[in-house]
Amino acid sequence: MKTLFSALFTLLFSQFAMSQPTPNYDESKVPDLVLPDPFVSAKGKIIQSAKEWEEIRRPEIFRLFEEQVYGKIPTDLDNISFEEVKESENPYPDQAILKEVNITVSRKGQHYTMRLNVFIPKSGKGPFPVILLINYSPKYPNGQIVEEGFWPVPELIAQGFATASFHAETVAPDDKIRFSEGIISKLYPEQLEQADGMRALGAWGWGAMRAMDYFENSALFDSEKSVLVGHSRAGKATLWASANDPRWAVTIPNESGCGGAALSKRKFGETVQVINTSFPHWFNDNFKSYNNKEEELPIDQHLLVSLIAPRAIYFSSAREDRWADPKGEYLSLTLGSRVYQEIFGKKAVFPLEFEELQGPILQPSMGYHIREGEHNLTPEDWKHYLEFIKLNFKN
Ligand code: GTR
Repeated sequence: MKTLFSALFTLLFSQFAMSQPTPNYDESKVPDLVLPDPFVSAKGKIIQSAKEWEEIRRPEIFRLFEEQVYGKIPTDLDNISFEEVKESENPYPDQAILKEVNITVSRKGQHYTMRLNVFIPKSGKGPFPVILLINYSPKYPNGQIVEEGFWPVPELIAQGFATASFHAETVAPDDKIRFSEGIISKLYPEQLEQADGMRALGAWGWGAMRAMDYFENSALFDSEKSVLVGHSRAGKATLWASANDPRWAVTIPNESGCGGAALSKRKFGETVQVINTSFPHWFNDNFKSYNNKEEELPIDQHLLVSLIAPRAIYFSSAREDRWADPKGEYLSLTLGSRVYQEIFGKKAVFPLEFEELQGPILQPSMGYHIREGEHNLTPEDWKHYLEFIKLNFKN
């Protein structure tokens, strides 16, 4: 019996090992990169001005990401309303007012309500600049409080920001079977039949856009001074949301890795095949056709950066987070910076190689840091983000 059991175990284990390719962590094995040029249109036109960028190249790149990677984020809706409810105790009653906001969206006779948690400074004079964090921690499904440092509400409030968060689960569950149980099947069921339809990352981005609708609707917030932050999978959603929605002034994907900040074609750490196998509900169906064929992708993540230009963007990495490919995150930012500089005349210069980086790089439109330690969103990360945000909002 024991032998049969161990034979079965060995078989199952080897099947698992076969289905999970060993990640590459060896820089010498990274393939030579052939990356699509931001300045050459599909028809071969050289893009030289902001007008040509906005009218020709940007829409082309946007459509490729929509079609081949993330899926559309539909924005048509019949009605949106905001209602304050009172369900939780305010954990910071001395510093902040807590607003729990139900955002209800109606489309084609269907209604769906998501929950946004907002803290507003008690002192100081509004309208307040606002920082939204997309949260997915399974430990805090009501999206209220996350571990020390991950969402440092008292600190953000003390520095004069309003800050809000919603949980992924309130829009689309982070589950390969149940992901459509939120807005996708309730409001946009036709997306499920489309190979370039919205999936979980797009749905989380949609949630951020509805939060922005709320900020714009209220005199409490200075929605032109708005920051979108997400860690890891929520960082991927942050990037795609901001590419879709120019209302975000500052975009901060923290350690967002594969399908986020990192270049896919490097195949370092997590790859397209691995991410699509573990999380088939994150990206659209077409993205699966690039499993183990990253070289065939018509885009790479530096072009996602370019879609956000000239708005401020900040990438970050952690030294031990090799799964997310820190060098690939830095490279896509620096390659994307060419659009900031050459099309929009922004000062966004990255003279250092990844290996030479000493401290954070802080420029008004673009910033980057790599810190020691593991994959997480920490007080050290927030410290740099606040400096970057203040640099952008100084007037
Ligand atoms: C990992 C996944 C990454 C990253 C991370 C996270 O399991 O492979 O792409 O998103 O989860 O969200 O923390």
